[in-house]
Amino acid sequence: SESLYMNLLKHILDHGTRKEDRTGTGTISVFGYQMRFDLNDGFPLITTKRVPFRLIVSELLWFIKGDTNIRYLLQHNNNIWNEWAFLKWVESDEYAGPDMKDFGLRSQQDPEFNKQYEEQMAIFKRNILEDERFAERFGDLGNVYGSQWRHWKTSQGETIDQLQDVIASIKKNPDSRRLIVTAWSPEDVPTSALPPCHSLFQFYVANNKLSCQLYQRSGDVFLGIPFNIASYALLTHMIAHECGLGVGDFIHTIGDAHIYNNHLDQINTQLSREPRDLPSLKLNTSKTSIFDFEVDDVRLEGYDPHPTIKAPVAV
Ligand code: THF
Repeated sequence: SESLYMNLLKHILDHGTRKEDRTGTGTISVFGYQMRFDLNDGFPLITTKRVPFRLIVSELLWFIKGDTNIRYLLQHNNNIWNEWAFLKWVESDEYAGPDMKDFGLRSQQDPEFNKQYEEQMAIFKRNILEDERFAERFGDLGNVYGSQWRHWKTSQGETIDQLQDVIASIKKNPDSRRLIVTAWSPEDVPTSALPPCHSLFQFYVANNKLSCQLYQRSGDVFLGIPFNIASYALLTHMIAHECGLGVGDFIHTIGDAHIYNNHLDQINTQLSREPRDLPSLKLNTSKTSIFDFEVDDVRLEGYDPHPTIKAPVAV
């Protein structure tokens, strides 16, 4: 339940080490942490702040489709991956606007710059939505989850559909100890803008229940982790449904679990709040394959969170 997440926040504040990071923001961090959510206790969406579930659904369906272009996300009003595509555009020779170097940090520190950044981001989004060539050139994030899960490239020039394969294996051989999907490719790491944070996940079937464990190498505990918990919980429910199984546990194992320095006030607000009852998940059970699901096939019932807490995302 939610106390697992609240304990993680407290654990990092009490035992974390100050650590610099890639983004220049600075963090408090611990190494190695595990939470076990029994999915039968309710759907693990954080209630001590409002978490935009519709963004989690469209992001997960985007991965499941094998799509890596942010165009689909923008068509669903989902902006969580924009910065990484925007970066490719402003670093390209096609970009003619004002200098956007270090836009992540500068947009938070310099209001004048932030205005320019927001103007350029609005142009970028409009181009992605309206211009197919532009979307093909700058909307594609390349080797991210959709591609790794559905079109893993082999050294022989073939592709492996890991997600399809793992579902087939769960059905055929539920006792298997190889029910794994990996996103981590050592070959791609040097050229990737953002090597996969959720690196590997494994399924496990016992007593007709499907469990899932995620190894996440790096976790932004305030913004990312609530998304990641709900996303893998949803994936587990969807695959269990397709395989005719109940749900078991979602086990979340994190490597570098960190709180960004500019999220500390938000965390203290959140820790002062009392967790509420968890919502429950309603899937459109007339869909039998996870590959057929659309955003309207996924609903939550009884989600009554505390208000939104805003925070800047580190790029
Ligand atoms: N990079 C960083 N620094 N943090 C992350 O969480 C993160 N992700 C993905 C890739 N890189 C990351 C992207 N996922 C939000 C949530 C998840 C993200 C990115 C951003 C976010 O800003 N959420 C806001 C709401 C945003 C909105 O309403 O548009 C929130 O309040 O939850 C880890 O997977």
